[in-house]
Amino acid sequence: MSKSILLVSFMVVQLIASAQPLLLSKQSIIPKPVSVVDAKGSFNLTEKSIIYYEGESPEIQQVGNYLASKLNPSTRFGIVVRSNSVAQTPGNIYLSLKPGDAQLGDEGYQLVISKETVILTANKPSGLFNGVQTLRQLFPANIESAVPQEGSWEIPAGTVRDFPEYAFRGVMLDVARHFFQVSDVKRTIDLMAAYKMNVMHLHLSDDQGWRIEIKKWPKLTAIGGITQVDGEKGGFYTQDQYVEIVKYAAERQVMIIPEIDMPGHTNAALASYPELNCNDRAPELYTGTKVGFSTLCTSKEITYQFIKDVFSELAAITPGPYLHIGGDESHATKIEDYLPFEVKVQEIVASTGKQVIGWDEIALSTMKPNTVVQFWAKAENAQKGVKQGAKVIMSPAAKAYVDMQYHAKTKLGLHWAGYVEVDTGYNWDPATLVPGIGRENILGIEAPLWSETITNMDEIEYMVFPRLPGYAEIGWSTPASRNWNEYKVRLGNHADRFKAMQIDYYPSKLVPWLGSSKK
Ligand code: NGO
Repeated sequence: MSKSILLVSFMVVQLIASAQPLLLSKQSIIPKPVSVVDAKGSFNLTEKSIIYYEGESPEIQQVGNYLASKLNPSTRFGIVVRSNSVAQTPGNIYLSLKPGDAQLGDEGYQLVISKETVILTANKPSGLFNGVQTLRQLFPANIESAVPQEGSWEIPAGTVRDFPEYAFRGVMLDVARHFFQVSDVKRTIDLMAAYKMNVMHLHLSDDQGWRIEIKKWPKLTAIGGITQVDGEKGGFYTQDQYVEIVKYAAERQVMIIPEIDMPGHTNAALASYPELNCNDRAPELYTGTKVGFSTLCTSKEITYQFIKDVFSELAAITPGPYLHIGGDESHATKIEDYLPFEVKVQEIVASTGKQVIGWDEIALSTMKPNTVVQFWAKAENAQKGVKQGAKVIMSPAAKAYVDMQYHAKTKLGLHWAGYVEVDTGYNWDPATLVPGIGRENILGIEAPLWSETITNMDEIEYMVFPRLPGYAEIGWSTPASRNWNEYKVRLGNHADRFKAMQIDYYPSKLVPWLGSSKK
C-alpha cells in the first residue's frame, strides 16, 4: 500500500472514531459506579458555566469551591461558585442536598448530565464530594492539568447512581521511619480523595522517630524526632500543623486517624524519656529497620500517665472517632504483660471519648465492645477479634501493603509478604479472604505504606500508584461488579490522568496503558 493510501485510511478511521457519540457508560470511571445509564447528547462546560449550590451550607459551598479549583486551572474559565435560589438555567452545574434517598446512604450521590445541565444530588456533603470525583473523571484527562490546556470540555449525558460497598476506605502513611512534610501528606490526601478514599491513617511513632508534638512531653520530638532511618534528619508535626492536616483532609471528606504504636515500636519514646524504661536508662536513638526489640515498661505507673497524656492531647485535636494504639510485634514484651497492657490502653483511650483501633495482635487480649481490629498478618488473631464482636479493617500484607515490591526488580520496597503486582493488589475480596470474617464483620479496607525504604513524594507515588485505584475499587464497588480483565482497561485509560496530575506511577506491564503502543 502506498503511503498516501495508508494516510487516507488512517484519517477515515479517525473520522469514524470521532463521529461515535460519547457514551457515559463507556467512560473509565474508577471506582466502578453502581449504575450508569446513557442519555442522548453531551454537556459542554464553557467560560459562562457557573457552579450553583443550593442553600447556604458552608459545607456544600466548600464542595463547589473544590470543584471549581479542579476545573479552573486547566480550562482558564474562571468558573465561579454561587448560592442558588433561582430556577436552573442551561450551561451550569448544580449541587444540592436532597435528603431521603435511602439507597444512596451517607456517601452516595446521583449525577444527572443532560445537554443543558449537570445536576449532582446527595444526602450529605460527602456524597456530593464523591460525585464531584466522578464528574472530574468524565472530562478529558487534561482537565487535571495545573496549567492552561486547549480543548473542548464535553461530557456525555446520562445518569450515574452510586454508593460505596464499605464505609472505611483508607491509606496509611508511615511518617516515622522516614518523615514526610505536611505538603506531602496533603498531596497524598488529594490523590486518594480523587478515587473516593476517605481515611488517612498516620503512623506517627515508631522505633526510628516520634513525629507529633506532645506538649506535656516535649522531649518526644526534641529528642525522639530528630533522626530517621539511615541517620538522616527527621522531623515532626507541631500540633498546629497536625490541625492543618486534619482540616485539609476534612475539606476532602477524609478522616485522619493518628496512631501511636505501643508497647513495642517505641524506641524513639524510650530514648527521649529514661523513666519509660524498666531500668530507667534511655537507649540510643535507632536508625536501622529491625522490628520487635523495644517495649514500654508495662509495670510502671508513669507509663500509663504518659499514655494518658499523649492520647488526651491527640484526642483534643482529632475530630474523627478513632485513635490507633498499634500493638503489633511487641516481641520484647512478655505476653503476660502485653495482655493487661492492651486492656489498660483501651480504657485510657475510652476515657478520652475515642474508639480504639489496633493491629491484629491486640485481639489476643480482652477487647472492649467497640474496639476495631486491623488485620495485617495473622488470620487467627483477626478471627479472635471477630469472636469477641470486633469489626475488622482489612489490610492483608500480601495483598494490601503498598510497601511490598511489585516484583523482584522493584527498586523500592520490601517483599517479606511477597510481591504485590497490580493484579494481586486488585484480585481479592475482603469478605471472603479469611474464613469466619464476612461482610458483616468488616468496616472496610486500608492500604498501608510503610516507609523503611520510601524517602520522598516521588517514591510514595511510585508505590501507591497504580495500586491505589484498585484498593479504592475494592472498597467502593460490589464484588460482583469487579473483574481484573475489565478493570485493567479502565486503569490503563487513567494513564493520561496520572500524567496530568504529575503522578510518578509504576507502569506495570500487566496494564494496557493508554497511548503506550504509540511510544
Ligand atoms: C509490619 C510491621 C511494620 C513494618 C511493616 C513492613 C506491621 C503492622 N508491623 O506491619 O513495623 O514496617 O510490616 O512491611
